[in-house]
Amino acid sequence: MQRRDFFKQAAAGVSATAAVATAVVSRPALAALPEPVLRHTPQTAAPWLPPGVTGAGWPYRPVVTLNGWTLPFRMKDGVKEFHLVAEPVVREMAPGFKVNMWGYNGQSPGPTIEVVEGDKVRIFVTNRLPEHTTIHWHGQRLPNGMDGVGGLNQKQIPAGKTFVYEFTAKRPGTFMYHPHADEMTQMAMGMMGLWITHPRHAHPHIDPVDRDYAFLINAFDIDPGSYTPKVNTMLDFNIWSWNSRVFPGISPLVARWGDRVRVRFGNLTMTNHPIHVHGIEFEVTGTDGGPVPRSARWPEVTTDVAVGQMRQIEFIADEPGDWAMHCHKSHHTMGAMGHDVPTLIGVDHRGLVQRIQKLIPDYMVMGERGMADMGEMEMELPENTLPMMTGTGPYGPIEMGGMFTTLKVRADLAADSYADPGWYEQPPGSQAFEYQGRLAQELIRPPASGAAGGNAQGSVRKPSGPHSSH
Ligand SMILES: [Cu+2]
Repeated sequence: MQRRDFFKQAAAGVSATAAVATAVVSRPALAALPEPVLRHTPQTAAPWLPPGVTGAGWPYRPVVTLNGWTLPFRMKDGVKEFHLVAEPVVREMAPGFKVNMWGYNGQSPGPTIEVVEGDKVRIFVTNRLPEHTTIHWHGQRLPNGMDGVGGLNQKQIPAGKTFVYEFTAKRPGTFMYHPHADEMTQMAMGMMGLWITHPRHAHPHIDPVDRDYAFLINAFDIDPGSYTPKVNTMLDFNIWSWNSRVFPGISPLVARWGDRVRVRFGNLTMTNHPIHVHGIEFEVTGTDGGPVPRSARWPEVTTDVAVGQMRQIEFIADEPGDWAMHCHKSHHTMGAMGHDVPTLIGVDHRGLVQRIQKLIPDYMVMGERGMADMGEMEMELPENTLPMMTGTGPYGPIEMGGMFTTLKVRADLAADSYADPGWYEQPPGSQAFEYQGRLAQELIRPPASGAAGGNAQGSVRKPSGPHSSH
């Protein structure tokens, strides 16, 4: 209670003894349990370095959690104390698309926990869910009783109770946390978070970097027009997200020209994700098993992340521009709406639309020239969903959704700036352009009957699919 309120209440005739009693009751409670820090916005928080800490491993380069944040701790008798609150949250997955999830401290995913190798940590976990939960600290070396598998290592944390986990962060690396209780439901509802342990000393396989990004790959099944994920879906998810955000709601990764950049990601979906970065080559420098020895690294532009795996990639941002970064499964860079549209490439609709519109005035045809029309079509959507393709760049619709963002490399960026620098201005003469010379007549128009081609009748073959006799 504020001193000012105390005097106000005393002046108003409220018993001063009662006011004092309140203060006395709450003080020991606060001393025992760090006050939970909550967050109410899905915007990417600035990197957080605890103030006033010195010693080995300090200062480290703090991570930037895409559309997330780092959980502050309290230092008590040499132990870093964190307080996670498992609770129902409303997560904005993109502007105009809000979902009822379960998460931690106001958001899904929960806050990133960032410590230094050798730190003693104590995590208070308060369960405000309607059912029991636990937390498993994926990838950590710890006492068996702290591993968080409900029923195996501990009793589940009942609704309304607080449990305490204590261990030493032994290995530097990229880890995650998630429930190991009613796991399928609780992860389908968005319960997960990142854990980063920075090295305490110079490490032969861990380079210092100029920027360090992190996110979790997650997926949901949310019917268009609804607000709560379906929790019994096994494989057929329709919302593909990074840190419970979808393009165009995912922050860009910003880098200064020449920066060494690390990106850490973990996969808590039910399928693999080949993560692809344009414009540079990277190396996988670590997994949830630890840093990869230099002799075991090779260059890549795509790395596949299997279910339950974490990957840590590093590259030099030496090509300026706005580079796409996305999952290479093309339906994972799509929103929920429109997947039920039949393939109509090559179908001639001329005359048909007007006739159908006499019966159904809103009837539209999509797809006879491919699906690109979806990117710019003003289609009426049910409330609270996203179109299959969305997002607009400087040259028009980007035709993406889901697991897509950009790596923005700029020469004129301050070392500590993570602000979106806007769209890249292409230097003159460095962009694809229209050919202005003469073209042979047959190259100008698409073939008359669509995909099959004007002369294709002779080569049409009957499909030997399910109808074939053998
Ligand atoms: Cu994917």
